[in-house]
Amino acid sequence: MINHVDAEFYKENGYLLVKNVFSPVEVEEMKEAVERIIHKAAKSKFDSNSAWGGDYLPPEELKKLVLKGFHDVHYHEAAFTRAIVHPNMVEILSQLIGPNVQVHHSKMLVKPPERGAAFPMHQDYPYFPHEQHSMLAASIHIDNATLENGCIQVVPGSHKEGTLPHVGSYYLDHREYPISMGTPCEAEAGDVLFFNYLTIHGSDRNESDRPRRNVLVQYRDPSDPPTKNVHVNWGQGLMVCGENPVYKPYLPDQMIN
Ligand SMILES: O=C(O)CCC(=O)C(=O)O
Repeated sequence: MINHVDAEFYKENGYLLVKNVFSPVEVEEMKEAVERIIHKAAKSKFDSNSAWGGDYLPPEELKKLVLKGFHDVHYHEAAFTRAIVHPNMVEILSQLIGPNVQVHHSKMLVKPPERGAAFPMHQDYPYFPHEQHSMLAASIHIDNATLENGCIQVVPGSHKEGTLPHVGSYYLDHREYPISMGTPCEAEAGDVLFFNYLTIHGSDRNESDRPRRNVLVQYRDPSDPPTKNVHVNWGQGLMVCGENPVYKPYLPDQMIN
């Protein structure tokens, strides 16, 4: 799926878009699974709007925006378990992270047509800091994503800036880091965008008449320990390839070595 030039591109730029990781049949399966989760959540007491708050948009604009964001999707639909350990994913991850790869968590991010929420620019690091920064996101595209429906935008090479101060609810000051500074990563359904958790990224509103559905999986090297006992959740710890070199019981309250 990728070669050493692609792996070098990721190392230098902090991101890599890989085309056709999933077939149209696999995408269709995930699309149906996403819709079932939305439907089931709507009937439960756990439904919510996960659109980010903050001061990056006027409050009256923010109020209108919607994001269906649910965590640990592979505990709800087997299509995502298959996607997370898909042979194409394993092949790519083992070149970007190393021979040993572990899941940290998964989530779906659905921006509905016309009122899909934006993500202000941020690094993922503050949400789940680790010692060696091996963590990366793999954003699986379920729909074609363009600037119009709020594709992900990245700042190439920004992972080399290290950890940056985030404000409020964990995003970068929008005056210094507007979404428009990003390189739009337009992609087709079935493509996967990989980016390191230090790479500055975000995405704009979906003002189109199409949804923008992505499933994002965070992966890490199992020898890269968390530095804070945060963002510990259900879906964590599954080995995707290789081995976990350290043997210890895997308990949520003992995540830090
Ligand atoms: O899917 C997107 O547009 C961005 C997601 C994101 O930045 C995140 O979940 O940290």
